[in-house]
Amino acid sequence: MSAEYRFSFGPWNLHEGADPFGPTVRPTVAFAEKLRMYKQLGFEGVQFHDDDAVPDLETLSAAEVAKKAAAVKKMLDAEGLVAEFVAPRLWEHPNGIDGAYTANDPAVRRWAIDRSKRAIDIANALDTRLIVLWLAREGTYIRESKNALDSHRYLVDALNEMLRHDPRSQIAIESKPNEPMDHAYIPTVGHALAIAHQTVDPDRVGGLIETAHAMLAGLDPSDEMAFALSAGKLWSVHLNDQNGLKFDQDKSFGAANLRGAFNQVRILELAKYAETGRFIGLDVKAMRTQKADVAHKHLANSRQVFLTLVDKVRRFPNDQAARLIADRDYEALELLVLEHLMGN
Ligand code: XUL
Ligand code: MN
Repeated sequence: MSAEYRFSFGPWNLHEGADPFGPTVRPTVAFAEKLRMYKQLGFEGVQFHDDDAVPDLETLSAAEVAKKAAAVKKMLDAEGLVAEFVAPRLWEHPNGIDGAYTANDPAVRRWAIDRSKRAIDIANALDTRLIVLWLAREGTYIRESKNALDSHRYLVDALNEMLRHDPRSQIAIESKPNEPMDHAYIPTVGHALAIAHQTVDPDRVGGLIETAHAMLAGLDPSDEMAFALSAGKLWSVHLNDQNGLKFDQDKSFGAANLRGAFNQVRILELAKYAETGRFIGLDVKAMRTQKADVAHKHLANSRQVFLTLVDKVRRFPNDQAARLIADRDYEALELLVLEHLMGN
């Protein structure tokens, strides 16, 4: 029997339904209540932004942050949960309006690195080594507003300072090509792994691949995953779905493109990802039209679709497929895949 998959999500995936054009439509679920829901929904890993774990951390001393993080660790223990990663949330603070690590203002770059070190300290208090960097505003709306050569050097500088801050931490860069920026500096996992190799410790910098982000870059998410997996650098995933090139939709896994979802699961199976002990993270949003009392179903449903697709991958008629590949009968292979997905 192969290893079991472990599932995670972030507290932001249970949310009030605000979008850029309208306010919240559901009441806030308290953090403690969210933690109680994890196990019921089939999840054991919690993904954190630094301020999900320690709200208002900017106004607290280092000792106060440590105390609050220790209290959260106790809450996790009480629920039988573990922290998967901590991600510094640099994009909501007024300092980060023009980017954080790549801001033109050196004082802002200093702030961003210092806050990231605090995020690493929080991760340690929560007993996880993994730091995720979604580089939200590290890019431009107007190309001439930054020197992109400097920006890439600043990114390497920031990574190096984080790596030196704690020699045990690992940094997974979550690439995304756009939104909120017109163009982001690290649009694909290839960029993430290339920048990893410019740091003082490339072995400790890897990637987190989100389905929707890969699709927004016009790429196949399963091939992005294969690229990172082949380098031993896929350290988490944000599975979800995306219906074409529009805003980042974070739809339930498989909801728009079931075959694409099948291929992501297939590549994770081929790479024996479950055996690495890394998490299958879901970064899915409930539809804004979903009623409050059922606004958690997108999580359990995405996990269920993943597990059903694991079963589909394991029961795929590989021998038959191999014969068709040898025969170069790709139309027959196509039909074999489609019939298998349709349950025949
Ligand atoms: C943004 C995104 C974020 C990160 C965590 O598109 O995916 O939710 O995953 O900050
Ligand atoms: Mn994500």
